[in-house]
Amino acid sequence: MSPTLVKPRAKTATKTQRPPLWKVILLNDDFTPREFVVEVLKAVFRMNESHAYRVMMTAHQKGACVIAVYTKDVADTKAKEATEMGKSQGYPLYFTTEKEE
Ligand code: TYC
Repeated sequence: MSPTLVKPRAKTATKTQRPPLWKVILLNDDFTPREFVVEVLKAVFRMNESHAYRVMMTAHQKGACVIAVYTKDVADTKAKEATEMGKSQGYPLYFTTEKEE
């Protein structure tokens, strides 16, 4: 019996599917104390003092600042948690999310 020749099959291209990422955005307001914004950024987004201060000042001067990107669930949860921290103290501090294109 002659040996069977097995032709290698063409490889199917595998595309790596990455989940879409969502930006968490900090919005400026006129009432929330700067130090409080810094504390929230440190607590919820695990930033150190100097990073939190720079992010807060960017939002303060430009009106908004992208903080970080996460999967949708994490971005929504963190934005809500951070906004709630302000609300609990009577501040209008607001974090929103936006899909990254
Ligand atoms: N603008 C606020 C103030 O002058 C401080 C502040 C900064 C508030 C950034 C919100 O996202 C913010 N007290």
